[in-house]
Amino acid sequence: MKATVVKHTGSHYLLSQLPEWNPFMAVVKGKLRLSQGESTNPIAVGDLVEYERDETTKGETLCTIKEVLPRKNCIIRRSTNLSRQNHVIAANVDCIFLILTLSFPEIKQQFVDRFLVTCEAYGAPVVILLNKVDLYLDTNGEYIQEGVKEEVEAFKNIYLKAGYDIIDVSVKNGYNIQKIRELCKDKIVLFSGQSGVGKSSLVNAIDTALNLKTADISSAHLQGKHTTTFYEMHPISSGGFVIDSPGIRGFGLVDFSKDELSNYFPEMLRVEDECKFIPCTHTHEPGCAVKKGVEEGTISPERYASYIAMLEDDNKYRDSV
Ligand SMILES: Nc1nc2c(ncn2[C@@H]2O[C@H](COP(=O)(O)OP(=O)(O)OP(=O)(O)O)[C@@H](O)[C@H]2O)c(=O)[nH]1
Ligand SMILES: [Mg+2]
Ligand SMILES: [Zn+2]
Repeated sequence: MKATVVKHTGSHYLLSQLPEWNPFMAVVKGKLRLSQGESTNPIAVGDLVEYERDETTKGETLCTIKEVLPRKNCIIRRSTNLSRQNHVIAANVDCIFLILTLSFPEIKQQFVDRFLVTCEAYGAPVVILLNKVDLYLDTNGEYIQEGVKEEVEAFKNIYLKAGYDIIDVSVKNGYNIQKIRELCKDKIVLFSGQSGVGKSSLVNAIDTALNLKTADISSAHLQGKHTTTFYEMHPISSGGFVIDSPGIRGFGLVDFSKDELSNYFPEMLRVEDECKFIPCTHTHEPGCAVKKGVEEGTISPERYASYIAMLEDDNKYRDSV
């Protein structure tokens, strides 16, 4: 029998036969047949698994996971402290919301770019949500705070140019919450991002019957407090399933070869067959279409700098934010 992993808590899993919501417990015994390589969690939320149902001598049913079925996609990061091992954040998602906030906590561009590269590499569609816009926009989308506009527009410009969708949202005043509900309809959506950006608050906002734990960010460090500790899928009453996740501390890139890295920057992929030399690393080669794009302003210098940093830094870059 097949079911989807909807929660993982240490020793056991909760499974459900989606789109039905009928969570039941399952365990792993003995050796698991794996379709992927080494990771700290061979079974992730969103995985479709094959399981068996047995009657125990006490007459209880026990479900045992036998196999993880091949993934449609997944998002994998290098675990920060166990540098040889990978951590599967989620599998088989229809969409990933990368949730960011302008200042509370502030955006770390290297984290954002490594996250986006990984989504591209594993074929997972991603949308950027800029949360907490009530801090500088009114509900008509007009700026209420001086001086923020340039910063917001500059940030948006970088990622719009790259080809990503960015949606302003506010849990506090409800801005675009209905739009988020619609985007989640009939889909499995991962809510991801650093601690304190409002992932759990957003899930609560799109389905007010859910009551996930949230907490203020620390006033001293303006960082989240890692309130959510498990990956867990929730059914949404207006349709669809969302996966709330713990805040990501460090996002190490899994081993990509240097040749393939630029394929995961959509704005570079679009022009790289116009480079004079193929393959081209877009660094020292003459007649490089990517460098031309940076000069002409169609490729943002910030993204190009991230690309170069990822190319050059083999160790440090991969293991910390
Ligand atoms: N002003 C404002 N505050 C918000 C908004 N959304 C969330 N917050 C606040 O941000 C803080 C963090 O929210 P959480 O939902 O706990 O954040 P999280 O991303 O789930 O954090 P972790 O579980 O630690 O990863 C809480 O105090 C929320 O009330 C918003 O749209 N506007
Ligand atoms: Mg949370
Ligand atoms: Zn080039």
